Amino acid sequence: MKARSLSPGFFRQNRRRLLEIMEPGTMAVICAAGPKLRNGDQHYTYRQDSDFFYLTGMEIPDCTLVLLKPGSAGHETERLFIHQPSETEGLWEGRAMDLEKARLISAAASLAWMDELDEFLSSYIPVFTEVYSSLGTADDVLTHLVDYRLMEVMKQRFPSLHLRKLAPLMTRLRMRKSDEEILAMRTACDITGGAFKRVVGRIEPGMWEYQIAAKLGAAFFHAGAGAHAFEPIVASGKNALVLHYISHSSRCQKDELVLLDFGAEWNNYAADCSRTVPVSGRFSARQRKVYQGLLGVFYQARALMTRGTLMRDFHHQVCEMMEDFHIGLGLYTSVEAKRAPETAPLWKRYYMHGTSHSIGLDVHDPFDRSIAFEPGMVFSCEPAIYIPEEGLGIRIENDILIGEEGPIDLMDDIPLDADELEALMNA
Ligand SMILES: [Mn+2]
Repeated sequence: MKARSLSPGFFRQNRRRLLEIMEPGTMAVICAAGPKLRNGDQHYTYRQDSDFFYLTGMEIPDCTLVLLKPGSAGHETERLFIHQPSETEGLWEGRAMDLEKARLISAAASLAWMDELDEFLSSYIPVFTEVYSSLGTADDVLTHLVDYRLMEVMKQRFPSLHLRKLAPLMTRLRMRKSDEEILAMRTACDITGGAFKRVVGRIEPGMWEYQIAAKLGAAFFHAGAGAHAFEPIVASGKNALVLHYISHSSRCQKDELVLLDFGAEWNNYAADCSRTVPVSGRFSARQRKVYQGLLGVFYQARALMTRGTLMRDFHHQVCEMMEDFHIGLGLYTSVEAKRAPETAPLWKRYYMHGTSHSIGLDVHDPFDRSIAFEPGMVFSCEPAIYIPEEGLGIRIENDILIGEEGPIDLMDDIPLDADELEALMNA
């Protein structure tokens, strides 16, 4: 990330909102993500834990946030513990985080060095035995190793300590995006769209998939994105039938389409875009028919993304449209569709994933499916069709903000129509 766009007030507000929904008489202990070893003594590029970033804005490891919510009398307390760099670290990594800088980023009312955490927790846990933590499922041990180690130590020392799941509370907060978050997501979408427009015209027969992926990445980083929001997918021809194809090891052939599913990360916020284009710059008649038909489904689906709609119902409606679309393409007849058992509808052969997921700090952001779409929520709209018999896979995906008046397409300016795509590719 090249520039900070989220204000200290945003992080302070997030902590306040979390305190509001914590049960009285509880504490929350949330650790920064640890560095993750890649091989030998080398680490993966550091990425902060999304919850920890949301609550503090800090982008370094070895920090812990503690929130205390008293039972009745007494004040709510927050303290952010920060890693104190040693002299050697300063020499090798030039880290210059200090308490004042951390306060400016996070707007935390109280800060301390990490070596004071143990004493702080030891004085409060006997009183606040109910502790919200990022732990919960077995997998959480892998993704929240730092939290796990800390809580194991505390549980041994204070057997009365009882862990509660923080995740459902964070989901409630993170589902609805603030204006600042939406701005960050718009920037992520703009960078993503810019990269597509820059790269698509340079696709040509014989190009390797990894070369297209490299061009997308280069455009992201050139524009100042911090990272890919997820491993990009560049899948030519029948590789597009593999939903998460990431090996990028084929050469694009002139008669094929190439499916791109890619997104930049900006201030830790994700964009998620899919486009499918002809390698030669011209759709064949069949490819165009399937593509434009799917685009029709996309427009109809997007229009349904309004407040009050449940994701389940939305997807169901899209699947009904999908069935009509498939019948129109001759993949099966309406009689066959009616005859199929309810548990195995025919559309599922050609469309086997959901239409939508929440997007935010995580490309698949936490979301409670029992809650209807509300203004401020952001979702993907990604209808697709996969026809194994024809070696054809097409996905179209934009990021949609649920607005007061209806859906707001954050990727509205990234070309979609077959004619527009051809024009862009042959410019
Ligand atoms: Mn997606």
